[in-house]
Amino acid sequence: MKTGFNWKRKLLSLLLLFCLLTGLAGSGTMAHAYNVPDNMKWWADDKFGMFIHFGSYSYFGHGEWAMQTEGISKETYQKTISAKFDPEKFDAQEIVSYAKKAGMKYLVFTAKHHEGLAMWDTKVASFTDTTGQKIYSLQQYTPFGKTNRDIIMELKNACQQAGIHFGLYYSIIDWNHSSQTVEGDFTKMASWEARTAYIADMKAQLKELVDTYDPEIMWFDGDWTYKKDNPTLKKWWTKQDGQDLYQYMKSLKSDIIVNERVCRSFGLGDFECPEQSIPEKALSRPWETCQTMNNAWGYKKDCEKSYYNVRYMIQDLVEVASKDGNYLLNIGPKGDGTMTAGSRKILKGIGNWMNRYGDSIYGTSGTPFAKKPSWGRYTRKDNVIYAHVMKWPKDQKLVTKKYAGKKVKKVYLLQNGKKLKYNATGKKVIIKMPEKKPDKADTVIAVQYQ
Ligand code: FHN
Repeated sequence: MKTGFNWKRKLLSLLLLFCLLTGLAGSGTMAHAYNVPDNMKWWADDKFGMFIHFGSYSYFGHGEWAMQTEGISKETYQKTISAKFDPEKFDAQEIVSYAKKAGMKYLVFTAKHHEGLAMWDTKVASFTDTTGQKIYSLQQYTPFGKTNRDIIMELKNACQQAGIHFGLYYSIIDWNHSSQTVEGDFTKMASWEARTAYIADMKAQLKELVDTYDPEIMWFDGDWTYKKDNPTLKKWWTKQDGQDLYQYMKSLKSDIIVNERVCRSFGLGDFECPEQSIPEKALSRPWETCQTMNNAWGYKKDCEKSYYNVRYMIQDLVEVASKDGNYLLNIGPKGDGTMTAGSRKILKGIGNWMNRYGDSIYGTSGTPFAKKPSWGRYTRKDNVIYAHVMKWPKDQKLVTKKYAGKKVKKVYLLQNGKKLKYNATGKKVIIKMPEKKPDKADTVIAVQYQ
């Protein structure tokens, strides 16, 4: 009967939708809260990356905004800071080894921050110092040039050997370029011609970066004083410029992943990037939050005593994963290229936790439940719900939400597979917990369904 056939088909598609939304679909990886394009599947599953802010500001040690916050002129900044920058102790192998041990699966390095110093041997002629005689780059402008080293290539190769995905950061504003001058938290363009020429030269630099280093991610920044349209010389970057930039990057490398900061707040790019904050709920498209360890992106001497503790960093990572987000955690190496003691300590601590519990982060999607439990967070993968227990129940009874209509197969401590007794009712799985919590920051219990 035609109508019967339609009716059954409709019911089946509704049932499938319900299963997908409530995570009942077969044993395949649970759907993310959003659609993940093919080129981002590795990114959405890997979840955890290292951000590296490194430039001549690292030598100055006042953070990457020092030129602007301390009102340093282009000439003074170039001659007294960039001209002294000589990171001979930069050790890509060591940095990548720390990233790997911390459980980080991708890395984003500042190829050019707002200061405008190119960290690679750029040949784009307009990127000079104020004399116009020297290319303003690590190789051509600083004493490091004598080494003939390419630290971006060193990082790229170390990442390749370690199986870590490689990405680059690029600032749209450029405090030292002749086209613009620092104007508040943005820059003012010298003229319309200068704007046109700069955007073309910026794209030439981006082509150099893609052709030379083949990054999987291009992380833009310095776009925030934008206008939707009708640019002025003070607000010279527009939504259209962002759309053009995105298309340009895709023309250079079709599967490159580009963040929304080609021009933020218009839903452009491949993922949202809140910064040092975690949205209340999972966003409706791929997202990543970036975070510092001590409220400093570029090395800042004064922040070396204010690192968060490892427990806070682990719980921050879990909070992000419980909302199906990615976590890009920053290090700011010192001017000589070495890692700070504080960053090494945090990376080691996170790595110890990820060694035991990485399964509850990698390849997971966010909690399937509407409400956050008082004792911690949930993540999920295939037929397993991970209960991230941060507050240990005093009565040794952990009350967790149950997947409606699914049968619990087993409950166990993720770090050693030790089975735990439980009582599964219609809406709850009540778990008998060990007396002492194995992990102060977060002990993960796996609830496996059939
Ligand atoms: O101005 C930059 C800042 O220096 C840093 O690079 C952060 C990291 O995402 N982004 C901008 C501030 O939002």
